[in-house]
Amino acid sequence: SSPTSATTLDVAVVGVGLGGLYALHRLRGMGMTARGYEAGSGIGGTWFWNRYPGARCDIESLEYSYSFSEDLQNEWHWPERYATQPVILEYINHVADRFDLRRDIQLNTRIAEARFDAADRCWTLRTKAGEEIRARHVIMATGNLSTPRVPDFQGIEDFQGKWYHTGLWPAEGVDFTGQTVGVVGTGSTAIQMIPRIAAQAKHLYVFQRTANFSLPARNAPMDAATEADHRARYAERLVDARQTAFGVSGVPIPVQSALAVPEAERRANYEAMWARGGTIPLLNCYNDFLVDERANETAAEFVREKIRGIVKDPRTAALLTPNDHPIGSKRLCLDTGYYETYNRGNVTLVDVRSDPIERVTPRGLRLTGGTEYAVDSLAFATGFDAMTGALREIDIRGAEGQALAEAWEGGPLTYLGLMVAGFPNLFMVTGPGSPGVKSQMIHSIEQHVDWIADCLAHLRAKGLATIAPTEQAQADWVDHVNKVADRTLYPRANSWYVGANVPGKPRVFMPYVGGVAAYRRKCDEVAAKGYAGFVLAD
Ligand code: NA7
Repeated sequence: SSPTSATTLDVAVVGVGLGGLYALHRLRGMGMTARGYEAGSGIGGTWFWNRYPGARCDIESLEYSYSFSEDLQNEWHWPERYATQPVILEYINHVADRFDLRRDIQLNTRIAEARFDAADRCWTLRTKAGEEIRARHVIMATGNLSTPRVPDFQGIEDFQGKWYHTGLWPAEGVDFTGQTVGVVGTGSTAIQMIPRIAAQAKHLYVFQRTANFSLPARNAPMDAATEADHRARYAERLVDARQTAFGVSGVPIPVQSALAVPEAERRANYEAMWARGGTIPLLNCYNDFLVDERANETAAEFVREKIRGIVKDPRTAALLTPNDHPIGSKRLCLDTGYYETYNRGNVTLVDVRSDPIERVTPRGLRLTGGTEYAVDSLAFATGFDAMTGALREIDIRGAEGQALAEAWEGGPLTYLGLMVAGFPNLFMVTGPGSPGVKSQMIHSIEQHVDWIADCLAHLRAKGLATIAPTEQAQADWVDHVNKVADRTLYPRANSWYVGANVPGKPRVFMPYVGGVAAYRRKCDEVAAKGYAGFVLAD
């Protein structure tokens, strides 16, 4: 049942993906009234919307799981080393049922506005349909990759075939049998999807602007011994994951420079990681990939050689070989047969760096040089307005009526990626300025939600009504986030981490790349000091 306008919730949770769902569970456990508002017709967020062929998590499923309940962990069996989108969605729905969370969730409800009333210290949310919700606190669990972006090519409305964006894929799926298909983009999403479409379509054109590094997943059915071992050492693994950069256990923390070992040994190490599969093992071989260009180049060149070895046509191989960014400075992709796909007779790689897409025509795509590619369907794997898009789409107004979108015009400003100065009682899960997207997401989601829940418990225990960061603490944090990034090679890449895929977006490196261990220490220290850098008021 919907709360009446007279009811004020303790917490409104916006978005019911993995973050929002756990927030509802935690808050209920504390005896708080909380309700989740979800735009989709089902829960799951990213895993609800991204139903494109081949959609799969790039973190191993034993790691990419909630850790808050060991019973849940033990009951659930992941069928493969890397879980597919439908299985992850099933897991999320299982969690909702297992913990009876559905009664606190309202689907098909997109929040359009959120206003803080300084007089009664309360947020009023308004849905797109006009419903009003009052809540003392708001948790924005709106996701980092949840605002799909189709480039604004002219002529798209006149295209006579069908077009799709990977992040808004039809629930019933798409059958490309017998069709000529165009895929635009070669990011993580496209790299998962391309081999699958190639196997089905009559012909596939891949429109590539920038080549990406991808490593083989080596997906396989879940190995019973691995699963049993993971369960047996579960508590230990959780502690282990907290000490790492990315929040993933079972990978030794690198202590050596890539340049400190003989070439033959380094090469053998890379070969072993290539054979093992996954991105995390390779990124953790040595400790300086992401800080030292020469160290990075050793791994980059290893992967380039692999690409040249797999792809038979030398021109296609050259186009697929990335040379514009350090390996790992963009999200490293994980694939199953991606490079091999270009050896098929029905796949053509089109370079739209040298000859950019000019427009969509009724028949397909036309490049600036005049070549037209006729296709039956177009699949845009062109990414998202990442990290800030979903929050900027909601008209969020702070204590003095100021708009969040305006406050963030030059890039997002947060304290710890958790809160924004001038916006009391508004929390974010894995927001910009946190390590969220640079970590195993569920690890970071749980850490954030736990921190927020503890903070709300503190306010309740002290009889305090509001919390907001100071401008100074926020400015210092933003400065720190930038300094940490500037010590690395991350800002060198034109990635969604810097908003590069959205024309006009301010170029700011948004995630915190100091690792989840350092970040957790900082958050815990802030709380232990009575929420240092925040103003708490009654
Ligand atoms: P990404 O990683 O942002 O990739 C988007 C791709 O689309 C990328 O190859 C872009 O090329 C390409 N793109 C975007 N606009 C255009 C235009 N106008 N013309 C040609 N090509 C274009 O999104 P994904 O969905 O693959 O992955 C997002 C995250 O989801 C991923 O990192 C994982 O964490 C999961 P560009 O590189 O900008 O030249």
